[in-house]
Amino acid sequence: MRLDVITIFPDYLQPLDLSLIGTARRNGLLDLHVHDLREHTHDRHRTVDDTPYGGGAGMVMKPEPWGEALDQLTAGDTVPHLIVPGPGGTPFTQQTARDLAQEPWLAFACGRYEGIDERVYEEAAERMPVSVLSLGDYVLNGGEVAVLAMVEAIARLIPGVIGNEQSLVEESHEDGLLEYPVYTKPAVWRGREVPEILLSGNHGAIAAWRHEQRLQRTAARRPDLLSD
Ligand code: 6GU
Repeated sequence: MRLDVITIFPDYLQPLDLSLIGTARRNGLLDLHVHDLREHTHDRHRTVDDTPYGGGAGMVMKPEPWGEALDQLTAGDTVPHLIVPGPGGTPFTQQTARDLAQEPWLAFACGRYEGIDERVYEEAAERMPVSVLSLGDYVLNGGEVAVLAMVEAIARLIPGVIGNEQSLVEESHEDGLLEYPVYTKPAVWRGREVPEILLSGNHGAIAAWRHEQRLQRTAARRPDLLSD
């Protein structure tokens, strides 16, 4: 999969050099390019923002640098699916990650300040698929941290990125329930015992216990997941 990230803070994406994602890049499973939006400014101050028409607080990202940056990505025969992270987007879920993991090419546009001039979205949508996606109901200062989360959630679903593919099967959100609690050695720690059933060797009983734990945990922490 090819991934492009456009940002005014390229250094923010450095964690993508690390761990499983970094290894996947070195193995050629991920072809990641980070671009500095300011490369597409032409004034001495490399200006990317300006005051909002109509007034109001904060600054808005100017359309021209974004237009140029996106032109560069659409110059060839194929175009990326453009993802714009933002608190006003559609919720990014495990299903979103599964869908996006099927795409050959994703580009992420990181907004800052109060957002990007709306015409950038309109014009981009005439040339490529565009999705505005939110991580949740809270506000981050910019899209960069959201891109780190989204890229990790997507990339780990690509075959070969995670060593043990079985670990993708039994995890939270894979089938609409949260994960069961897990334990490892020692069998007693600070006076606390591992649930006896896990030491029983009875795999059927263990599976039933784990399923019940998932239901209880989901009801306690995420009742919204059970109600539909
Ligand atoms: Cl995807 N971006 C920003 N800037 N803030 C957010 C978010 C995304 N998701 C929740 N808050």
